[in-house]
Amino acid sequence: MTTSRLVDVRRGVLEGNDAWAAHLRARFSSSGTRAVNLVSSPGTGKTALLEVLLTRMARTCGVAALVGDCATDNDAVRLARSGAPVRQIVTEGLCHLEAHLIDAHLATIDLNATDVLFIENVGNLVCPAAYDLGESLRVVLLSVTEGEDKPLKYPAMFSSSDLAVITKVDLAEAVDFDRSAALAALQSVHPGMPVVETSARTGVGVDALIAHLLPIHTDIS
Ligand SMILES: Nc1nc2c(ncn2[C@@H]2O[C@H](COP(=O)(O)OP(=O)(O)OP(=O)(O)O)[C@@H](O)[C@H]2O)c(=O)[nH]1
Ligand SMILES: [Mg+2]
Repeated sequence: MTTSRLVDVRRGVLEGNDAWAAHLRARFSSSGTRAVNLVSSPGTGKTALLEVLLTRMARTCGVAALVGDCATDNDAVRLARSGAPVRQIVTEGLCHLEAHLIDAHLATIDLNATDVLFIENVGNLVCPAAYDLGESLRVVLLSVTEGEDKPLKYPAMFSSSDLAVITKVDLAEAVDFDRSAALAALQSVHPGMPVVETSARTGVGVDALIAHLLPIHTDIS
């Protein structure tokens, strides 16, 4: 296949995805659901943070989660312990979620009872950036263990996100995390992007994160 043919195919795939995403956005709007797309490299702590978020937020609002992985339903098993509706999307090698996969896995979720729908994307700092999932909020995670310069190396993911979460701050001292360098890298690729610092282990920063996720801040303590 020639390069220009490949470009045409890729453009067609992305346009098809955008059409599905527009359909999803209309569904979310009519049910009053806020969709939150969590993106990061593998192992940054998306599932660990979601375990805490689902458990806490379920006390005051309707929450549900879709979780994407290339293989296994390990994450859905972890998240289902919260009691919230959770569905695993196994992509069988695909390195990102696409809008039609979200649509297909919503069949057994009652969106009218869901105020916030979390979508945990496949761990990958490149491919998910190009795929709109109809979300109202894209949240990118950066852990203290993965290197402060990740935003500079993967700018599309960080510039396309609405909020950054620095995770695993309980480990910051142990790994000599350079907080100023990480914040500077984030601001250089996405000036003005809000940043929340969390630990799923200690719970620090989780309330501040919830305040960003809810359209109107609810006291969840
Ligand atoms: N100390 C510490 N460890 C954490 C924290 N969050 C996650 N971890 C650990 O980091 C590892 C990866 O966490 P996951 O939640 O599975 O990461 P993930 O981003 O969902 O990974 P993928 O779904 O594979 O992309 C696990 O061993 C977690 O226990 C945290 O806040 N502090
Ligand atoms: Mg996970």
